[in-house]
Amino acid sequence: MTEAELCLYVDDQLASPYAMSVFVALTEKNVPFDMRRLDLEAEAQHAPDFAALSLTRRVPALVHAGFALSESTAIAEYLDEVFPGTPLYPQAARERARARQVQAWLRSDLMPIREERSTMVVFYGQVAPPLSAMAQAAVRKLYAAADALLAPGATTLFAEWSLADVDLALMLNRLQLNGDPVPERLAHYARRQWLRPSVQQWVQLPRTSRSAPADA
Ligand SMILES: N[C@@H](CCC(=O)N[C@@H](CS)C(=O)NCC(=O)O)C(=O)O
Repeated sequence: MTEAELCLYVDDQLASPYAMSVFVALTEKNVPFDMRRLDLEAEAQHAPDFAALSLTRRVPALVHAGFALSESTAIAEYLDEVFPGTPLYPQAARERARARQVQAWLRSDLMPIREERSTMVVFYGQVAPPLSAMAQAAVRKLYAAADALLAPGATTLFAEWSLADVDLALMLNRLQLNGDPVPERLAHYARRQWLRPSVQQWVQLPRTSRSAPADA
C-alpha cells in the first residue's frame, strides 16, 4: 500500500474527539496514511473539493483508494473489516454490540459535558468554569454508566482493548484534566487508557493555540 491510498481528513486544531478516534484506529492497524488538516473556522469543510468527498461536510473523513467515507464509527468499522492488525472491536457479538452502544451513546448524549468541557480542556490545557446543574446531572449519568460497564480492577471495558475505550477515556478526561472530581476507579481507567501509544501519538501532535471549536 502506498501512502496516497489512505488519507485522513481532520480538523486543523486536532481537537476533534471523532478525528482522534479514527487516527487511533488507523495507528492501531499500523497502516501508513496521510493526514490533511481542515480549518473548520474558515469553513474549509464546505469547500467544493472536500464537500464532494465528505457527504456530511464534517471531519473525520477517510479516503481509501478512491472510496470516501465520513462518520467516525462507520470509518472505524470499515477499517476493522478491511485491515488486519489490532482488532478495534471485540470479536463476540454481544461485546461488539456493547462497544458500538458505548460509542453511539458518547456521540449522541451528554451534550452539557461536551459543551462545558470542550476538548480545548483536553488538548490545549484550558480550564473551564464550574459545571452547571445540567452538566452535573450528565456527569452523574456518565459515572454511573462507566461504573456499571467496568468490571472491578479492569483497565479495559472488555477482555481486550477496543476503540470504545478511547472514546470513554476521552469523555472522562474532559473532566479529569479540568480538575473536576472523578471517582478514583474511573480516573485510573482513563489515565491508563491515555497512556496507550496510539492515543499518545495523537495527544503529542504539535498544536498551535487557538480559540474553542463549536462542538468538540
Ligand atoms: N458523528 C460525527 C461527528 C463529526 C463532527 O461533529 N465533526 C465536527 C468536528 S468535531 C465537524 O466536522 N464540524 C464542522 C461542521 O459541522 O461544519 C462523527 O462521529 O464523525
